[in-house]
Amino acid sequence: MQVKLNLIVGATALLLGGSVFAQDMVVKIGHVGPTSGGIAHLGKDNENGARMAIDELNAKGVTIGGKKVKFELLAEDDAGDPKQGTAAAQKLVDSKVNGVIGHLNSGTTIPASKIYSDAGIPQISPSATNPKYTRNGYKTAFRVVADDVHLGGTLGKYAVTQLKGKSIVVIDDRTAYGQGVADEFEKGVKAAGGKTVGREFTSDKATDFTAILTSLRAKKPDVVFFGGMDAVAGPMLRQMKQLGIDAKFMGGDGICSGELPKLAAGTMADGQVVCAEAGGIDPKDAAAVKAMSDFRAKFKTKFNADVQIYAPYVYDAVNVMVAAMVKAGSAEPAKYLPVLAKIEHKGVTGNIAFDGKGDIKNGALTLYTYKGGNKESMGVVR
Ligand code: ABU
Repeated sequence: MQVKLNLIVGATALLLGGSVFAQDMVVKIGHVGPTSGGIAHLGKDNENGARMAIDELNAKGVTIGGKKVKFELLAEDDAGDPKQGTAAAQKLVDSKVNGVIGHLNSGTTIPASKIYSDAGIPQISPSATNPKYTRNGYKTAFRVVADDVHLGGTLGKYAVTQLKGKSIVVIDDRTAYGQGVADEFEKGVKAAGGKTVGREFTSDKATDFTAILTSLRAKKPDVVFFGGMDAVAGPMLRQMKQLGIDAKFMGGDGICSGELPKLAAGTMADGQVVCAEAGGIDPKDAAAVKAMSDFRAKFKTKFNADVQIYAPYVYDAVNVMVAAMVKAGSAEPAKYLPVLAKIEHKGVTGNIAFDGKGDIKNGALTLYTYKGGNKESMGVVR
């Protein structure tokens, strides 16, 4: 009798929902990053991190509030452009997503955060580091990386105390990220007792830096800091070499990619570039090191590509959002948002918990250089 009843229920469910049983629920997770344009390789890296998390969650099977869940990834391209960013955000809100991971750039994440906040939809940026993102008072805004105050300040101090820079010059790309991190770098230099002797700017789409580099060459720089992304930093390094500027080259997380040596077309000397990722795991924590190494290997197998910068942070951002839904017993934004704000989650990038602004607590930085075309960690700073 029970078997017969189950068969009737199952058949009804199949009729109602195709291959999805009636008690199942679909949870939509939005992801936004620049999958077209100059930094499409970084946008794709982020999107793949989200796809990996979603595929694993679906394979494992997740139950929320007693209902078996199928996660759907709604991936949008904002091309790193603030206007396209807000259009993508509105599209996701109209699609009634349960949460959003993104955007990649501060310049898109900050304006989009108002749209998500107005709609009450939780947003976790895996990579936007401008401090303003979490300082607008939006309860829906979170990030799983350290911010540019930490990043720029640490790099500024490093330029003075470790690189012993005496003639430090600064260039930025006038984006929310580039200008912001360059400002924080300058503050860090001054706080460490050093000074900057020149500042120029370019754009996030420029390819010719002859005029600004020629102007800065007159200062005989020993350290050049660039606030911007790897797609601009690579050609800038090539042109520095052509102009005979033999200086250390520093930048934030935006230049700290696996792609930088290729973008610089082999012109980077070993140890010339120093950059920082806005996260990192303690190299003495063997279990954490293994978890990250396993993640990178799985990512390579799945996408036939190495991690660029932030794919593991995107992966963790999806998982921490889903952990909050499970704990709240609901994927409704209003129900799981307060749980997300208080969650403690162990991810591949370390422990994730948020402060009152939505910033990661106890955020780390990892300093890197490049040798033989490979990124090498120089240590984690908190
Ligand atoms: N944090 C570097 C790249 C993303 C951004 O903040 O614009």
